Amino acid sequence: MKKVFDGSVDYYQVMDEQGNIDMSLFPNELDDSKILEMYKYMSLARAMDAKALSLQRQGRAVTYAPMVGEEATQIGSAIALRKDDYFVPNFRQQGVFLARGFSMDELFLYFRGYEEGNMIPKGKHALPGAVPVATQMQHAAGLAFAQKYLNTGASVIGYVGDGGTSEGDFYESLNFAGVTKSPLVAIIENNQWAISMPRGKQTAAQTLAQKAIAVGIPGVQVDGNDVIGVYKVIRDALANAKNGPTLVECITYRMSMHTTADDPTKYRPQEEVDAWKKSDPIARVKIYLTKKGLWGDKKEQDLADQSLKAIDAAVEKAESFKGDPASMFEHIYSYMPDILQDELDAATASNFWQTQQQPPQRENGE
Ligand SMILES: Cc1ncc(C[n+]2csc(CCOP(=O)(O)OP(=O)(O)O)c2C)c(N)n1
Ligand SMILES: [Mg+2]
Repeated sequence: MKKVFDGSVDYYQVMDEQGNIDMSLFPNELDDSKILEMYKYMSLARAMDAKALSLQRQGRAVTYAPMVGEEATQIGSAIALRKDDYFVPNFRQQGVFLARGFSMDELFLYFRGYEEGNMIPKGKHALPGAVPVATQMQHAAGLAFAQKYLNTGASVIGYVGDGGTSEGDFYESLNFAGVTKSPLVAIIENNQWAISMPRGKQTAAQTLAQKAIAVGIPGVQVDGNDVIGVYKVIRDALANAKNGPTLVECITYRMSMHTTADDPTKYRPQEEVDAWKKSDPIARVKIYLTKKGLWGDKKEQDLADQSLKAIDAAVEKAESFKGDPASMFEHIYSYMPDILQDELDAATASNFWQTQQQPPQRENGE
């Protein structure tokens, strides 16, 4: 008998909860201005998230999946992307869109249920949000293979949740990317919950990163509430992407509900949420910047004011958008099937559009 394989998974943390840095892991190119930029994006993402939730509660937005608590995973990875790289989101990566320069009014348009807000503007390298769990990873692997095939030099980040890692699509995409050595960085945004399913019941595997071992690619864990750690690990994975894919498990926490159609108090203890508050991703960067003399109360207040102003302007723009309800019949088929034509005719004839002020709400709020 001989051992034919030996695998292990490393865990990274660069900045701890008190804002202390492990200099042996610190990425040299990260100067203070870059860390300030990360902090500002994380704060803006949190403020935008709170606004979207509030709009939904007022009937001014549709079902919304909050990202509060996951700012470091999203901003750290987005900032690590290079100009021509792509990202492929699921349904919770609002912070990534923000840090990649997407306009907030378009994001709010999408939160209001308009597909026009889910279209990727020309010149931006991303795919639109995807709700069917883990299907986006197939697209990410295909897009990554295309970069290799066309020799563009670009890489692709694909985001998936802890729950998504139990789907066949997840494994198939990693397997394909591994065999083809495609430039894919697969990020598991492990926020400990898949709706009401806790991480402990998701899989018997000790880590989610070790799923990389089965497909023969590197797999690492990082403190997903440490924006510097996430940046470092993703930057290294992107730098190595020309040699093949990497799987990165970011350990973070979903501080809020799964979506606005969910009530987490029914299934998770408040003590768990309170415990995670201690490793808040924004607080530790603030401590770091304050200790360095780069941040203070006045700057914090100015940032909050600026963010609210920008958010209010974006909401105003999104709410003044007049969509054509008939567009819901478009873009599904390359032709108009009779059954859809009949529905369109009936809605038009009955003046349906004019009588519907709000989209009909189902009882569970979806
Ligand atoms: C294929 C599929 N199955 C089930 C659902 C319903 N659903 C939506 S999100 C979700 C949980 C996803 O959890 P996770 O992957 O951990 O991502 P998170 O929501 O925590 O970001 C489920 C089961 C779906 N959208 N698609
Ligand atoms: Mg999850």
